[in-house]
Amino acid sequence: MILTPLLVFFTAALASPAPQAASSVSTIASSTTSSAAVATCSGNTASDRSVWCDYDISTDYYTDGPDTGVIVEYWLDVTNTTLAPDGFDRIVLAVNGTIPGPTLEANWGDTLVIHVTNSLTNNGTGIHWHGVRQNWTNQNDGVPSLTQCPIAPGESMTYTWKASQYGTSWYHSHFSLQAWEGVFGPIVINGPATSDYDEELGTVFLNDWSHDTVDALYTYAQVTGPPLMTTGLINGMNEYNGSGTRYEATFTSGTKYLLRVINGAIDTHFKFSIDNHTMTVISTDFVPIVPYTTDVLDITMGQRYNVIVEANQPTDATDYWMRAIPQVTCSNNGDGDNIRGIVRYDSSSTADPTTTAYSYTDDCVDEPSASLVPYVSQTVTSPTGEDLTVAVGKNDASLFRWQIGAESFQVEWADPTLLQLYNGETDWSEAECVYNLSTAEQWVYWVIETSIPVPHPIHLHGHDFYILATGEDATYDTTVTLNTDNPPRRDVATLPVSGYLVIAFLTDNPGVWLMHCHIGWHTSEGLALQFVERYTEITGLIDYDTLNGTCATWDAYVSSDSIVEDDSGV
Ligand SMILES: *[C@@H]1O[C@H](CO)[C@@H](O)[C@H](O)[C@H]1NC(C)=O
Ligand SMILES: *[C@@H]1O[C@H](CO)[C@@H](O)[C@H](O)[C@H]1NC(C)=O
Ligand SMILES: *[C@@H]1O[C@H](CO)[C@@H](O)[C@H](O)[C@H]1NC(C)=O
Ligand SMILES: *[C@@H]1O[C@H](CO)[C@@H](O)[C@H](O)[C@H]1NC(C)=O
Ligand SMILES: *[C@@H]1O[C@H](CO)[C@@H](O)[C@H](O)[C@H]1NC(C)=O
Ligand SMILES: *[C@@H]1O[C@H](CO)[C@@H](O)[C@H](O)[C@H]1NC(C)=O
Ligand SMILES: *[C@@H]1O[C@H](CO)[C@@H](O)[C@H](O)[C@H]1NC(C)=O
Ligand SMILES: *[C@@H]1O[C@H](CO)[C@@H](O)[C@H](O)[C@H]1NC(C)=O
Ligand SMILES: [Cu+2]
Repeated sequence: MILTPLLVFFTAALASPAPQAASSVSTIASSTTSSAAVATCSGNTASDRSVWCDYDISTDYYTDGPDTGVIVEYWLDVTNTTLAPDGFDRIVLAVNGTIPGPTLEANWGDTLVIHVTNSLTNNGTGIHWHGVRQNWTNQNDGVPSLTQCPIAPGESMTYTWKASQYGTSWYHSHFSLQAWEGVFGPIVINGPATSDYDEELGTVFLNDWSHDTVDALYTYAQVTGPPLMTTGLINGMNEYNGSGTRYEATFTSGTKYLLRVINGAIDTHFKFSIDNHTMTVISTDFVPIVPYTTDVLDITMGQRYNVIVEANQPTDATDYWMRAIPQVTCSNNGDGDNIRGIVRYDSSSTADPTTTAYSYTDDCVDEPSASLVPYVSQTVTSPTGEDLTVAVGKNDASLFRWQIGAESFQVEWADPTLLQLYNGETDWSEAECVYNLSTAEQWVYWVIETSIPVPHPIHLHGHDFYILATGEDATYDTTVTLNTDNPPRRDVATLPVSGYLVIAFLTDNPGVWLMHCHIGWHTSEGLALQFVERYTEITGLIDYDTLNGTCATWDAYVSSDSIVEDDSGV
């Protein structure tokens, strides 16, 4: 087995725990899903959230940051069960039997060791830690067909990564459409913030939901287009047709709450708001930003925002609606006006709020670029670029197939790119859509364009990307100015309808990284490509025993159960 530098680090850390190990594994791992206590680091107080022990909000977390030596260990079980998130019973696939699954919580600079067991009978699995940089730990990215074979039923795999960023994210299955059967949960990495708050309200997980499984809807999606979703969920709850329970939060007057909002939908762009309350937005995905305020927040699939909400309303109207409103322009929903939670000032109240929603224009756009100013400023220098066109057509079987670049993406669960690289097989087919980025520390940019009036949330693994330009109903040409001076930075951004999105990143992380549309249907229908970044440095990072072992058990499962891959492979 090849010991990577990272594994050496773990061995060392386990042998001689650093002094900070007092914030022990069990304390963090036992915290509950939606109302986590604020973990503090010396200097971090309600009146100054900018400090984090020896580091602070101005630390450049791409090159610097704490190394606590603390190992935070979790065990996750992917299960098949029946739940009724909105009062309607159906089969779900879920992590540890709940939707969302357990929250993974750690402090900035900790190392997470997560043991995933596949307790399903009829699916593989693989868990992706969305937005996590996986700095030189590509094999832990959890993408079947790229970084591993799927985990076969009854098998386990351990993922290890360092929390070099802080903020909010989520984990989800990257096998087939499994994430949207319920295999997802929040990730919270405690760290400093660009604005002060008193308490954490916890994560606010937004999802769309259907009474049919997404596996059952996949044929319709491929033949006709995205199916109408039945309703939506806030933190795995909603009331539908008189059944089910809404998510509720209690506010104490005068308190400022931190909310960690996550969009985990398969195909829904939400506008999020709390009636009569203004939000102070302090981060985009894992990137702290200069605070700005808004009443209504656009959040598309895969994106996260940390927002601060002050309980500053008169307490005589004690109940307020929290709303996640699907935007009809791109994501119609059978229950669109009813995806709601309740904020109460008086926890004994059981009344439905009577408050009115803020007005908004129905559209599927990101928050304005001008508002999204990263707190730690970065500059993009002399990027070299390439064009990628997003298009759609039907294949020989008359099924929709999307593409970004030359071809619709098609890779094999049983033959992940890392295994190919290890075996020296680099004559990739067109459909594997490999972009060979062989130069280290180079800025590359991608002009993603479409003439189709459908927006796509574009997500990149292993990097934050820099949004150099974006245009709706517009064509990219030489007159477009690229913003290279501290542009918005994140890991999911919207390719606007009939428009363009120009993103850049630095080749500072050797590995095989997926870039794809985060609409679940589109990922399965091929809207993806892979960057093979610094390929000469990748094989030295591979833990071959793990890669081979997962593939060997997968191969055995496939040959005994005649499994057919009916999607892109990611
Ligand atoms: C990322 O990994 C590289 C290689 O191990 C290391 O030099 C660098 O400091 C790491 N970056 C961060 C932010 O941890
Ligand atoms: C998940 O379930 C497994 C198996 O029951 C259990 O050992 C583990 O502690 C659970 N994990 C969390 C984070 O609750
Ligand atoms: C979940 O259980 C149902 C009912 O037993 C079964 O039909 C389905 O194949 C199972 N799914 C997986 C992924 O194991
Ligand atoms: C996963 O299991 C579901 C049933 O729960 C089934 O419909 C689907 O075809 C399975 N997918 C794969 C790729 O095995
Ligand atoms: C709503 O509930 C009523 C009464 O239980 C039931 O008859 C009806 O079919 C339900 N409608 C939907 C759309 O689920
Ligand atoms: C909420 O705001 C609306 C105006 O948007 C106002 O008419 C109403 O009185 C406010 N409600 C409360 C309870 O403050
Ligand atoms: C990647 O591109 C470099 C530079 O053009 C080339 O030398 C190398 O062979 C390519 N590597 C692979 C794996 O395609
Ligand atoms: C795993 O390793 C064994 C022993 O070297 C080899 O025979 C087998 O082909 C490998 N399996 C895969 C999937 O690479
Ligand atoms: Cu898409």
